[in-house]
Amino acid sequence: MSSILSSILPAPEDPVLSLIFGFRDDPSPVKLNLGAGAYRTEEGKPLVLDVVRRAEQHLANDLSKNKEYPPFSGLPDFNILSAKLILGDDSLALKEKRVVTVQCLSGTGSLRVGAEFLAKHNQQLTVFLPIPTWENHLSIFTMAGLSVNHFRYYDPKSRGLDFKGLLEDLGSAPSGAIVVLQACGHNPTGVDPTLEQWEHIRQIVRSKGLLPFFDSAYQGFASGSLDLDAQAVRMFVADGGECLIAQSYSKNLGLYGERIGALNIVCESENVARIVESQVILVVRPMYLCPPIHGASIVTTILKDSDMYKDWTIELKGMADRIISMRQQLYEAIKARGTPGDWSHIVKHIGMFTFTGLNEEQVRFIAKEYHIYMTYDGRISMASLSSNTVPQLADAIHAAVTRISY
Ligand code: PGU
Repeated sequence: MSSILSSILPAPEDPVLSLIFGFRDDPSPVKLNLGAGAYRTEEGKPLVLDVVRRAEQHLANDLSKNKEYPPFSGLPDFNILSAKLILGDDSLALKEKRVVTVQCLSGTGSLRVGAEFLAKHNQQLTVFLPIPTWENHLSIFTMAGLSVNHFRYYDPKSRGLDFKGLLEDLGSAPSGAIVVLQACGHNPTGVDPTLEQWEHIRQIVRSKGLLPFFDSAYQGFASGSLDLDAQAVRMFVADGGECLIAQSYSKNLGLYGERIGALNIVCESENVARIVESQVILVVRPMYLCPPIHGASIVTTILKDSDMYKDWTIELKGMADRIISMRQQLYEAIKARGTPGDWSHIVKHIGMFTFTGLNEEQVRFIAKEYHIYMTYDGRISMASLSSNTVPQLADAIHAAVTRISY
């Protein structure tokens, strides 16, 4: 019998996976993984928020809850509360019922459902991604059938925003094209536009008739405030124009494995929103029928209860502050070693990640000699560092920079 499966070629080596395997197979007791975008405590352990434990206990004790299928678009309360979280309680778009919210499989699932929807219904099939961006964006949009283009975002020289390049590239994008913008805590660079720069971006996006698709994976994680981190999104929604927003609760509620998030589509009228919703459901149903209910129930329990919500904001601020303090500690430690170069970008960057500026050779050297693993583009997760591991990383960076030239 001829085999179909044995003729399949292996997938090309995935740099993220090779990093994970490298870490896994390293027998060193001091090995450190700064590659994954997941929060760790000072003790290097994954964190389940207290408020999440409480919500889960509450749900377990509530015998009125069942395990029926939810609607295709997810739990209605979850959707309303999620939309309010990102758009603000007083959002005009919400009051005017112009927002369609669909519970999805976290940020990735929300991006994918949005991409599939746009591939089916947007006239212009080109999507513009920042250079660089979270690497999965490319696959998500390509696999949905959109054609990917890029706009300049990061300037390696200043280790900041290439604002001029960004405006030029968006200024020459074709009308109707989709533009992916990360709402805050840009992955992988840690570089966000200022509010003033966002306003310029908004103007160019609107004047060129582009469709903004926000990826909001880090709300509250960047500044420590849910409202401050939603400012860019709210600025676009306030002008009355259309946009899409993919929301994730992986990082800000530590619900990585629950796969819980939402896709919001802001429309120009209630009537359009109703039609859009009917079409989004046609994307969802053949893919996975309806989303899972556990994560959505946890989020809903927390967002509904003012005490739990307040406790969440305190725990969230605690995580964001710890990350900010890791930036300061790492910067001081590198400075104390007299490492050549300007390392101030470590404290200027925002959110979970920093683009160190280390090249692939230096990254490989650090993994081999210091057992510290980061992605080959030199991105480190600040959330995986602790006061104990900062000196180890500072030593490694110092050695890499002084022994291997840029
Ligand atoms: N958008 C951005 C910008 C992200 O960084 C991530 C996760 C997501 C969306 C999707 O996360 P959800 O859990 O689906 O909500 N970035 C992590 C994921 C790890 C990976 O394998 O890529 C990261 O470390 O970059």
